[in-house]
Amino acid sequence: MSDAARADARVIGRAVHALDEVGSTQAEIAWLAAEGAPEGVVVTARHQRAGRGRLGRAWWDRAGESLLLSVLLRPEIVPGRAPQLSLVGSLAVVDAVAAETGLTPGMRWPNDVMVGERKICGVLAEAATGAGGRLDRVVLGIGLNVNQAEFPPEVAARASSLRLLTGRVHDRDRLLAALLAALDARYREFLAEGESLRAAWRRHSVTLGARVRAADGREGVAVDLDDTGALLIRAEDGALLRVASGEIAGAPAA
Ligand code: BT5
Repeated sequence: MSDAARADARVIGRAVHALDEVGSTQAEIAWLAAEGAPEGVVVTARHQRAGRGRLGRAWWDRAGESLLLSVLLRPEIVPGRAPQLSLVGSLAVVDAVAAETGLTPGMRWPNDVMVGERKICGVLAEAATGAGGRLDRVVLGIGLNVNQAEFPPEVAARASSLRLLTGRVHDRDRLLAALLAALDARYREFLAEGESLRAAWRRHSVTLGARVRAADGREGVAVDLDDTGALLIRAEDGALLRVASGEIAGAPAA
């Protein structure tokens, strides 16, 4: 395939709206979606006044230091597969950051990208269903810490940036281009439902092999991801537990 044909075939990032300051890029995409915007539209911002994480948590940024973006996806899938898109997003971040910086980030299930013990990126997949419970869209949001030299006290102990980790300032436009290309490739893999995506999740997961505690208090060692992206945990009594989405925490050592 020629480069031109490949660019034409591309879904994610065909249109990119680069905004300055917004409440949340997730809300900007929801408005575009309501106006009938096609799949693959991207909104970026230099700053979010109300950047959000999961469960009502906040996502912090200072203007011009982060990559803040949301992507409109309209996959023809059952709603139950939608949470896998946060794994698709974090894997694309791992791909792009590794290629552009030489760092080796890991994925902490279900939606964080880590370097060592520190979070450099959070991913948020918000699904909206329409008539008859059909999946209408998924808005995939990504916040990546790029050029921060410091963080506010509420996140300082657990966050890092590409700049802090590599000792150099990074070109945000170049990173964005790499990230959108990686997202496009990983999204295609997701739609094709091959085993390659699951193998990549396993390879880059820092959660597998760790002792974890699910939100409902169940504890054990994370042993695998199933084909839906759910985490499989081996409990003390040998039972295999499945955690479809939500929270896990490091469990105290036995
Ligand atoms: C996430 O939530 O990690 C998903 C964050 C998604 C942000 C993007 S930015 C573009 C798009 N537009 C939005 O409004 N959101 C998306 P969660 O797993 O709930 O983690 C949130 C927690 O991460 C917070 O409670 C803090 O502890 C921590 N945190 C907040 N800001 C951070 C930062 N810049 N770096 C590292 N950790 C941070």
